[in-house]
Order: sequence, then structure tokens, then C-alpha cells
Amino acid sequence: MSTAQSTKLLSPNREHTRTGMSKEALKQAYIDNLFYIQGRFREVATSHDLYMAAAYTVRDRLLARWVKSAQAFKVNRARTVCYLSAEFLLGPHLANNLVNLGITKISQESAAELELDFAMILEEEEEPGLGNGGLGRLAACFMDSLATQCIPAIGYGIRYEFGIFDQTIENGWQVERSDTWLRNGNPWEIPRPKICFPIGFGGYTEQYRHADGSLRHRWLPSLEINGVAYDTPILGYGVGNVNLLRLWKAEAPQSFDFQAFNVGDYYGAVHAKIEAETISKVLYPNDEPEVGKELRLKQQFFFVSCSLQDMIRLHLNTVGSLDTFANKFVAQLNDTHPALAVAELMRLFIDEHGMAWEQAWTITRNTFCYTNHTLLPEALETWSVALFERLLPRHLEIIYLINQDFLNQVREKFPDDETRVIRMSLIAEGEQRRVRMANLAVVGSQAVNGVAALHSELVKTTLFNDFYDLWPEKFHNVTNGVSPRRFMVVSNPRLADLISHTCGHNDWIRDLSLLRHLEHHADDVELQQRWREVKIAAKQDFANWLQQQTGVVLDPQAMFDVQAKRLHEYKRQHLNILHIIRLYQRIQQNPNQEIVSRAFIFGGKAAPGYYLAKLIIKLINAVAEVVNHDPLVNGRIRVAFMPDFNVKNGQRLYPAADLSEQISLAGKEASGTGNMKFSLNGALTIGTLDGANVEIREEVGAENFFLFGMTAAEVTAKQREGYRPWELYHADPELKADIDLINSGHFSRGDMVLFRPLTDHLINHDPFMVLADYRAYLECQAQVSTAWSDAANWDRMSILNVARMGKFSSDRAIVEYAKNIWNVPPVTVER
Ligand code: OAK
Repeated sequence: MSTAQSTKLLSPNREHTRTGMSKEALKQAYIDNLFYIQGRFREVATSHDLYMAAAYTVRDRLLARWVKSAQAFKVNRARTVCYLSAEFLLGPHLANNLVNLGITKISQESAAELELDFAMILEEEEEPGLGNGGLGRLAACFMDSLATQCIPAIGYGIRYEFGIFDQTIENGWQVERSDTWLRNGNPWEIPRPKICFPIGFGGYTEQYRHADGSLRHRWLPSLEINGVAYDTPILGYGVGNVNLLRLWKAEAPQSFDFQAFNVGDYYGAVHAKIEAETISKVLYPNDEPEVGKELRLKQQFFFVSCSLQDMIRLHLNTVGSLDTFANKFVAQLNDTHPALAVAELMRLFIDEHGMAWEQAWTITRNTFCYTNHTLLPEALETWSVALFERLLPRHLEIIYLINQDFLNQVREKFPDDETRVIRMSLIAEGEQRRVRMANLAVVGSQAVNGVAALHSELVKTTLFNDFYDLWPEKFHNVTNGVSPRRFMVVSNPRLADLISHTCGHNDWIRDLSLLRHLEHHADDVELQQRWREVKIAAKQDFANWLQQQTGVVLDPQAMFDVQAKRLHEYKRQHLNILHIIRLYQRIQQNPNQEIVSRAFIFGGKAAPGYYLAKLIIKLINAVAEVVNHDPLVNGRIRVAFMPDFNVKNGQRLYPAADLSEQISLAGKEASGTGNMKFSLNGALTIGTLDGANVEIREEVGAENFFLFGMTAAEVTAKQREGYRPWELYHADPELKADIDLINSGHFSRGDMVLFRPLTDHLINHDPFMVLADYRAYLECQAQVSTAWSDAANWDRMSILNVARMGKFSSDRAIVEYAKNIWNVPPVTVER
């Protein structure tokens, strides 16, 4: 941009640069921000400066709407949803905010006129990876939909200084690198140093006589730290509503170092300060299984207590009495990580605000709702009573009291059934007594829900069967959904444009059920043709990116067969590999046979301590190495592991997939949301009857879904009768040959022991029944290949698939929560 241009932009008669949405206003704002916030002029600005100027330009426009929303909610005394979640896996803000503001196109044009590289600016953003996988990403989609549906909401969580690790692949192995997302600053957050609450740990409890004459309890912690609020505005799509994401950072109080300093222990004081701040330092990188780490419990209590104190402050500010707390707020517990909130709200009400137990319990129960996100037993959180007692002595007392009342209720309804009482207790007895967080969450909530129809059934009939007997009316289902803004409009603009063009409007972005209209055009040859062009273009983009990242070259004409999700045995990435090995062996045996060209693409992180999951990554890369260089294969199959699967890279991948692998063992995947993202971008699904796959198949039609494998009931039956994988291994020569080829060292340069832990485990234990579903999977994959060979029909199926996926919008899920669970009406804020 020339100096003359800059000067012209600085003319005094301009639209207000903080809120204006015209091209001139945006350009002016951009220049101002580059100058006054980054302290740069164009010629010396780094790409990061250019990004920051764009982010501030957009943020100003959010803030105007945010203030208006806050005012509207205050005036209306709006009932508010508080979404308590240890994880928010947000993904980059800039592109999403442009879409929600409706200024993507005009911003592109403004950038072009300023001679800026728009794509490069978007690329510059480092995503806040404050979550592991499904649960954290769901929280982010829900924040988007809450705002879009005009539901007043606050998301409460932790501002981790280091989010989920960055994954690199070295010599085929996963290597973790710390995620330093804050190193260049975060333009989307506003620190609120005055919104700060003390959080205690340790110490003891005592009874005392309060000034009002009552006998009360108090907790005298041995350590106190502060939680400071950092706020991020979350704008809805096409509305004026902006909600608040409030994340807490741990800080040492000022007084901290003073005392130590006075006795000359400067080093000790600084050390204590650092220790206090470690609480919000790093996200635990485990997906499903929990490990009973003390710091993790501290994190949970830390964010829960900050959030509840904040809610009480907000309520007292406007109403002056806590009696109506549950009218003002409903708090959703995103799995059990925030379940301590039940005990903490009781403590705050009783000890800090002098409320009577009965009333406090009624309000507490009316405040909370709980979502369960997994049935895997190892993921069900329990904390040792000893740890609890040391860290949170008052909360343990309160949990004991809740338990006493609760178990009396159980005994009343089920007399002479002490084994039931033992199963339902908040405390698991045994050598080491433990607090069961899921039981606490169920007892302390007015509603409990699973995240897909099948999962919610299993919640009622297995995991919480005793609780279902006691309180059947408490149990609900809300099938998950994903944001059509982020996972269609932002990530796949070509497809979004084609859909809008075909429908004649873009209202589907707000109401995804309108995609149905595409059904009428599924047989339209011209649409099929354009549909295919859009897919090929997305595949080419992805292939370019992948080649640059890994050196692996993919042919966009090949079927992109994709499995991207956290690495876990239950998700069965190894079943997918066995299929690849089978194709490879068939080519070896008969090099000239006709086969469908496929590019197998994997992505996903393994928990750093999960050895078998990391070995599966190594195996994928080992197979890739051999297959991709085999002259007999001659490029007809390609295998690639895309490094660092996160929201940003996911957005590159979803549009490029032809086939979506959703192959978990039935009954293990609570819902899955990747299945929805792929399908909404036109991929067909090969999958088991697990999680939301069941409903996806119902919606898109059995004829448009590649189904295989045992049902959840068959899995249970097989487990009951005794599962013997070694028999399957010996009975199926192809299966045996595939496993034996791994063991022969063929994929490991002769190393015959490298993969033994994996293959031995499969043959002798196979907890997720890979071998039992192997044959059915191969047969189903053969059907996929046949279907692919009829290109026009594949396109038709892909169109129908998208047309019928409207149910899986997170907007629909949020409307169901608002109506059936939260009882929260929308409050519309003018734009
Ligand atoms: C993470 C930690 C503890 C418990 C559950 C999880 C988790 O991520 N669960 C996943 O939640 C998603 C959102 O509901 C589901 O789609 C996944 O199936 C489930 O595994």
C-alpha cells in the first residue's frame, strides 16, 4: 500500500472505525490497528502484525455487540446457562468471527485493496487447543450455537497456558512438543484483573458461633491462591447476541511473597508463587482414561470454585438474595470434571452465606444438570478419600452428609437391598476408599443426559441403572451436533457456496434441516458434476498441504479414505490397518488385478502415556513407508499419517474426505462428532452401529451407509459367552497372514519384536474385538470399492447424505437442551 493510500484512509470524514462494517471503515480500522496497537506501518509489519491488526479490527466489532448483549441480559434479568467444562477446544477465531459477523467477503475485498494476503493472515492464527478431543470440541460447538440461538450463556473453564501438545512424527513415532499458544499474545481475550476470587486448599475445618448466634462450619485452608478471569466474546451467527467465555488463570496473591520475604526466604516465596500458578499451567493430555493426579483435582476445584463464586457475585449484584439462584442460573456439568461444583455450591451457600442445609440442597439440585460422555470404566473419575481429605476437607464432610441423606432415600425405596446401597454410594469402599464423581454428579443434578440415543439407553440400562430405577424421570438423551458455521461455511466455502446456489438461499446455515432441499437435486447430473469438482478441489488443497507437511504425494482422483480422531484401541485404527495390509497382500499375490485406488489418511493424537496407542501410530507409519514405496503397488494405495490433527488441520481434512471411518466397537463410542463433520462435507460413512452412527444411518438411509460389525448387544453376548480371539486368528488364513506379516518384520526392517505388544495383545486379549469384526469389515470395504466404481451414483449418494444430515447441527442440540433440560428462553439482541 502506498503512503498516498494511507493518507487518504486517514481522512476525518469516515465511518466510525470501531464498529463500521463498510469496506472503507474496515480498511481504516485495519490501518489504525496496525499503527496504534502493533506500532507498525505496512512496510515493516510481520505476518503476525498483519494478523493482529485484523484480529483487533474484528474484535472491536464483537465488543460493540457484546456490551449491548450484556445490557440486554441485565435489563431482562435473563435466565442464563453456565456451561462448566474443563475443556474448550475452540479452534481459530478470526475466520469464524468473520462468518458470524457476515463480513467475510467484504474483508477479503478490503484485504485485496490493501494488497494483503488474506489467506496468509488467517493461517497466521495459532489455535487455542484447550481440549483433548470430542468433549472439548463439543463445548466449543455449543458455545457457537448458544449464541446463535440467542440463549444467554457463560462458558466457564480454565485458561491453560499450555493446551494440548503439538504432535510431530519422527521416525514414525509420535513426539510431543509443548503448545505455546500464548507466546505472541492473544488478541481475543480481555483480562479482568478485578474479577478475581480466592481459592483455598488444604487446612482444616471447625465449628464456631456466628455473630447471628447460629452454629456454623468454616474451612480454614492452609493455602490460598487467586483465580483471575480472562474473557473471550463468542458471537452468534447472523444475530446481535454475544456470549461470554470466561476462563480462569491461577495467580499467587500479593500477600504470598510478603510473609516469606519478611523472614528472608525470598527463594521460597518465589517458589510458592510459581507453585500456585502451576494450577492453570497445562491441560492434561488424556482423552478418555483419567489418572488420579493431585494437580488435576486442584484444577477441577479451582475452576469450579471461581465459576460458582462469580455466579453468586453476579446474582447478588442484581437480586440481592440467593433464594432465587436456580431461577437465574442453570449449570451444565460437562462430564464429571466439574462435579465438585455440587459440594462447593453447598459449601458456599451454607458456610459462606448462612443458608440452611435443606434449602441449599434444593437450590443446588435445581441448579445442576450433568452430561455423561463415556461408558468406558477406566474413564469414570474417582478420587481417593485420603487425597480429598487432605486437599478439600470441608467438601469431604459435605459429600458424606449428602451421601447419608441420599442412601437413606435409597433404603426407603429399596428396603433390604444393601448391595444396591453399596453400588450407589458416593463412596466406593475397599482397601482405598474413593469418592465416585459420577455418582455425585447424578445425585446433585436435576437432569442427566447421554450424547446419542444408543449411548443414553446404555447409560440407563448399564452405567446408571440403579439411579434410573430410583429416578427414571431424570434421564434424557440429547444427541450431539456440530457447528455448521465452523465445519461447513468456514472450512468448506466451495461446498457452502454450491449448496446456497442450489437452494437459492443461505438460510440453511441457521437452520440445517433446510439442507433437505438438496434431495430434489440429487439426480441432477449437472449438480453431481459440480459437487464432484468441489470435492476434487478440496482434495487437491489437502494433498498440497499434506505434501508440504510430510512429503507424501496423494492423487486427488483416488478415494480419500479417512480416519481422524484420538488414537484409542476402542476406536480401532488397527482394524483399518489390517484392511490396508490385506489389500497390500492381494496386490503382492496378484499385481495385475483391478483395484480401486485409495489414499488412506490417518490423523490423531495419542495420550503421551498410552503405549499401545503410540505403537499403533508407529505401525501406521511403518506400513505407509513400505506400501508407498512398493513398485508392485505402484501408487494404487497410499497411506499417510497427517501430523498434529487439531481443529485447524481438521478443517483442511473434512472437506477432502470421500469415505469416513467410524469403526469403533459397538457400545464404546458415546456419540462421535467427527462422523458428523465428515458426513456434512459429503463423505460416505463406513461404520458400526455405535454412538451417533446409528442415527446418522437412520437419517441418511441404510442404502447410503456402509454398515458392518456386531451390535452392542452382540458384543455383550459374546463377552458373556467368553471371547477367544486366538481361535479367530487360527481359523481365518487371511487374518493370520496379515498379523503374521506384521510379526515377520516386513514393516519394521526385519525387527520382529517391535509390534509384538500389539499383535500379542490382539491374539490373546483383543478387548475391543478387532478380530471378531475383521471379516465383516473387509466385506463391507469391498462393497465400498464397488460403489466407488460408479462415480455418478457415488456423487448422488454424497448429495443425499448431506441433504439428510440436518439433524446433526449443534443448533438443534442446543434448542433441545434449552427446552427439555434447561428451561431457558432466548433473548434476542438487536444487531
Ligand atoms: C473425555 C474425558 C472424559 C470423558 C469423556 C471424554 C470424551 O471426550 N468423550 C467423548 O465425548 C464426545 C462428545 O460428547 C463424544 O462424541 C465421544 O464419543 C466421546 O468419546
